[in-house]
Amino acid sequence: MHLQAVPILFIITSHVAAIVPPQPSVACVLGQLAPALPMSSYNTAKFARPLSLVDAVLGANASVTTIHGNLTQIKTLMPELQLPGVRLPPTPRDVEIELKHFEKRQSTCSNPRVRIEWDTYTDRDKQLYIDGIKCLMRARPSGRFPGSQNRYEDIVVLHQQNTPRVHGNAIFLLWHRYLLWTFEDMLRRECGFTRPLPWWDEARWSGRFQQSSVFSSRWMGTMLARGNCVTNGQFANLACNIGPGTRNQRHCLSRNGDEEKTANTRQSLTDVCNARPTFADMAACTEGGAHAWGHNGIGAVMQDVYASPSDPVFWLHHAYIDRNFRRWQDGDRGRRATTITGKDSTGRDLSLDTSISMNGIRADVRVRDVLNTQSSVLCYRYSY
Ligand SMILES: [Cu+2]
Repeated sequence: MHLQAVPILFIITSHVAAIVPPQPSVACVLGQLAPALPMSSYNTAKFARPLSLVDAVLGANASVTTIHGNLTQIKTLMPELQLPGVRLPPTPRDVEIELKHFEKRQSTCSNPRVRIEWDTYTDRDKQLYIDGIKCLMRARPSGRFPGSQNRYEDIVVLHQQNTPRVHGNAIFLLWHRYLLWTFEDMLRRECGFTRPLPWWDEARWSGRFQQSSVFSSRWMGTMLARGNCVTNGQFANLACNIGPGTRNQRHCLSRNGDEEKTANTRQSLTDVCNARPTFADMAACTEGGAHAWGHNGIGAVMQDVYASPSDPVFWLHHAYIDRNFRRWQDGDRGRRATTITGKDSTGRDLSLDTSISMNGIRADVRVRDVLNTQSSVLCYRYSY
């Protein structure tokens, strides 16, 4: 695959131009600009409905999953979705091997990585993080994820393939926690990223996402693209080959920001969700709470559940959701990091041994391995 370098247009402001050297663009993976798709393209099947504050207070469950079932049933309902299982990845590593690979060879996590909030993440770290993402976008795909044109898109396909199984049910937070860890691990192992992962405190920016430097022309580009291609920032004119939904059609990174929706990432809604005592109830609330509102508020590519990781902002958003989950666990670590409630997509009760699969990018693990972020498989915490 030929990678054509196109200079990024920088909006020259006094504090920007001097510091950020022009980076080769990831815009034109095939040498020409990809089109913006109509917003209706992104109205793909939803698995959780957005909850208002009142809904959450009244105890509503966000799950609207209509696609329950095992792989065969999902395949029947969604014939165009390329699911794993037809050809399983060769020798997925099991958790014991994963433990052997645990970087620090710690039996317990004595030196956790601390994920840093975006505003206190240094400019240098921000750039290294974005460079790491671009590195994945320029790297060759593994060939094991249908439709993927680069290594970054492998993980987008991974998410797309698993969408019906990991949204709208209690595996949601656990699976995405391990997805984020997998993404971080790809940045580290494959692109030499050495810094902590950033997270973005969306409660502080609720109703005014666009005012955050996340959406500046220096970093991720505007949120207010009105459904058009994002043409500023470091992912200007990014070409996406996965999605929307279960199909794959080449398109640009677009956003359609709506601050009335982002307003619902406010702290009060998250507090209501995190006041729910059981994991399953908290998770259902969270999925339709800050999670849904962040996705829908940013809009367009982010609004499509399946391929939303095509927008690099996805990872900042999901780190925020994972951080809120961790804060809920901190309310009773003895119980909330060691037990589980809720059901999977087939209606079976989750157990500590329920498998969490990354389709071979990393080892399959079990629920018990990701409940605690400071244990032998995961080893991180949040700056606050
Ligand atoms: Cu997801």
